[in-house]
Amino acid sequence: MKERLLQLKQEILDNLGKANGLLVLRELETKYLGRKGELTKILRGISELSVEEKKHIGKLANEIKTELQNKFKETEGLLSGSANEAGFIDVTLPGKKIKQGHLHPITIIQNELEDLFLSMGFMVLDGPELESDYYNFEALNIPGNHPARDMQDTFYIEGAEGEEGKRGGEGKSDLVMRTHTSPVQIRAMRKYGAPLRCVVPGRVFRCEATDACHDTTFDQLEGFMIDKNISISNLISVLKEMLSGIFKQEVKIRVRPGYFPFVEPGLEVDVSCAICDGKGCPSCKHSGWLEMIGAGMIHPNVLKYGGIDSKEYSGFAFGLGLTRLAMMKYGIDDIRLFNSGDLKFLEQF
Ligand code: FA5
Repeated sequence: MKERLLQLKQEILDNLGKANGLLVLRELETKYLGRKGELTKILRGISELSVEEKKHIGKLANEIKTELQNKFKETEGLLSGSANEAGFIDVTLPGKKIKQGHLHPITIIQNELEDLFLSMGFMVLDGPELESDYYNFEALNIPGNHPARDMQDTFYIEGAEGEEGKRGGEGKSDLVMRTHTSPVQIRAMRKYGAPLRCVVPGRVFRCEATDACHDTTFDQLEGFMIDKNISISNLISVLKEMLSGIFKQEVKIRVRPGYFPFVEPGLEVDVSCAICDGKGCPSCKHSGWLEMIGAGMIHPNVLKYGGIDSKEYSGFAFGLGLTRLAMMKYGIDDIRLFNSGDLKFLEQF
């Protein structure tokens, strides 16, 4: 049996060497290694040998089988791809198309906004998504147990302690998933001082029910400018520049008073709903307007927390709902699609 095995191995290797196409290779594989193949038959016969013979022949047979299987794989690799059945390589055939990834729509619009603000002399900053209660609330003039905390409920990280000690009010730990990009205002003021011009794009988190225009995870872009004699007209002109830069056409906006503890006065900017053309639909809660930006003049207490003298400097700040802006720009009627991971949706961009 040993001789027969070695003979068969040589025969198979010879035939493999002559194989000039995948079809021939498949035939050889069936002939020798298939269910009724010649090598398989020999391997089955091993069970009838004596215990002593089984030890030697069994080991040899397995080694031969593994070696041949590898040889088949290797030959397949050589024959597949550019060579056809006759072994002819057609170098003019087009290559295999590699599927390319692409940018997420939020990243596209974020990049556009960054370019726009860089051209106006703003710095682009980043900040932590897991933020201390202190930066997210307290330094923004929202002390523990203040009712304004209810406006932005969040995910509290149990047992974690932030850099400024425990300040989250009773039963709350000191690290939170940031509810807005505004905490970076304080971080930037402390790091760079005044004058200052920054934008901060980033992901934020809220513990709230979702609908067509609300998600629990979405993106914002914070913007702020601190200098001598900054007024609300600077804010309005920067917002106008931003919206016309993104929409590349005049957009209908509405400005109304708004309350945020970290600005005084505060305002909200709504954009006419692009999904229904202002007529009213589920995406704008049937109002014809979509709340897009919270803004105002930075509160003197916030400047103080940031180490800036509010007698010398003033500033404006705004928080743009980046994901809502993407909804309006691309005509997406449900905000939840952006984080859905649905490739049919994403491949349109
Ligand atoms: C804030 O987050 C303030 N930090 C904005 C601000 C910054 C005000 C600086 C003043 C000065 P508000 O919660 O309104 O505010 O959110 C700002 C924008 O984020 C909204 O106008 C809206 O466009 C978007 N937004 C708010 N909640 C959601 C949500 N659940 N899903 C999607 N977008 C949201």
